[in-house]
Amino acid sequence: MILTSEAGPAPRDMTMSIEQFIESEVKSNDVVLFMKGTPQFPQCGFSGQVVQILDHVGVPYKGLNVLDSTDLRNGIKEYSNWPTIPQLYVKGEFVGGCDIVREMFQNGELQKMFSDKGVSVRQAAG
Ligand SMILES: N[C@@H](CCC(=O)N[C@@H](CS)C(=O)NCC(=O)O)C(=O)O
Repeated sequence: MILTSEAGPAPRDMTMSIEQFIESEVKSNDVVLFMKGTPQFPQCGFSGQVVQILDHVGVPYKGLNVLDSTDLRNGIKEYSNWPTIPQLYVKGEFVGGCDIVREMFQNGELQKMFSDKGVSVRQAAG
């Protein structure tokens, strides 16, 4: 029998390791944000800042709430070898946390990276 987690947007087939789950998420979604809370309701200021930036840039993304799962919260730190949340992945590659994303946004690198990697943005807001 396949068991899945009780609730939340990303039920995990419990026969999968957390590493396999993370890998499948970052490989099947162009942009993934591991965060505290949800894009609609961030539960940490750092996660909230990245949400604001991604929404401003107009890129579609999947938010995964690490507060739903201790396994995911610890697993993503190990997977990326990065100690904190949020963590942004684009096309399967780790980009960084809040400080890095904010800096890249401010100097235009974030928008360039999306375009270089062929990730379409809805429109450049503002
Ligand atoms: N400087 C970090 C700020 C993020 C941060 O400090 N996150 C903390 C508080 S939300 C964290 O993930 N701590 C470990 C944890 O809560 O599991 C960044 O650029 O992303």
